Amino acid sequence: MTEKIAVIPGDGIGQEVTPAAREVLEAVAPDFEFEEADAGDEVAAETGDPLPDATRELAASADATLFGAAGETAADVILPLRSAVGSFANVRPVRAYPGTDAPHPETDLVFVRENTEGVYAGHETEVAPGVTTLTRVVTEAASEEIARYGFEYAAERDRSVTIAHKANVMRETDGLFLATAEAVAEEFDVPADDALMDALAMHLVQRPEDFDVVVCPNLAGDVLSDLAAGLVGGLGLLPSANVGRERALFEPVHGTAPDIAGEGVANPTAAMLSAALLLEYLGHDDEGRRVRSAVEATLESGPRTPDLGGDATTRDVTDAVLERL
Ligand code: GGG
Repeated sequence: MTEKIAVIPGDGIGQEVTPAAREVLEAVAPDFEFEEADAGDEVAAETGDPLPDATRELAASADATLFGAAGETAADVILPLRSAVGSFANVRPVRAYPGTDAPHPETDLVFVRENTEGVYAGHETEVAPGVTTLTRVVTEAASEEIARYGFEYAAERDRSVTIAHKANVMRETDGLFLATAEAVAEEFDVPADDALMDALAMHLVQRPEDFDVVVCPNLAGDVLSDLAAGLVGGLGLLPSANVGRERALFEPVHGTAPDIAGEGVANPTAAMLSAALLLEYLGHDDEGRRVRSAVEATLESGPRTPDLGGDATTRDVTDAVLERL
């Protein structure tokens, strides 16, 4: 059966790493039909609309979407795209790979981030000149859904769960998030604890090996996963899956990297590992494993891009991965 894959490179290095990940998908050749669409700062400058209806509709109808990176228009691009695919969970695995000089090679954890609400719900306003407000939305339904997804994910892999929150300060919102996640924990035979997200940030840096699956509210997941990227050698290595019930969107955790965009030296690893997650989501487990192995072997033996201390280009790394495949 042909599966439709939407490809939305977005801005900056998204334009460089997304085609590399698409080449990898084409090389392992399940019966994919690709359709490409625009979104982001450039299309906003040209048309006034960062997310054309056709792009949103493509993501909403495709079996899976491969996304690159969003820049200044992130709130108008990636948040509605996640909503278009019905995503409730943003899954961000963080692993140290051989050959990357990871500061913490023992790191092997996964952030399961709530993907629909919190401070990213879009209720932000200027109430008067010099005075702005943001409404943080936390519902029992979304908290239960993300907690259940996190505990199921951990149970399938025989891992533990840490519930991240700041319920001592955000008593209502994170109080509800924590109480709901703790109630879900009761249903599972999975070791579980909770952690204040600020203390958790320190513990992640000191002993990342203590953590398996971290279930967290939206903003906490965004921030803590970038922090964890620093444990394993940088943002160029972290893939993510925005999981929905019927479809999903896959993207590197990194943004547009304007400092190197256009130079052809962006690390395509995160985008390629996102492609591996896409394959697995669609049930192509063998192909996903093959992509992961080829990417890991390339990280170990090179060539490597400058973020990992090498001098290879995106093209060099892509060719090396394709050769291994
Ligand atoms: N590919 C990741 C990306 O475009 N990141 C830009 C960004 O600001 N994302 C916000 C988020 O992940 O919620």
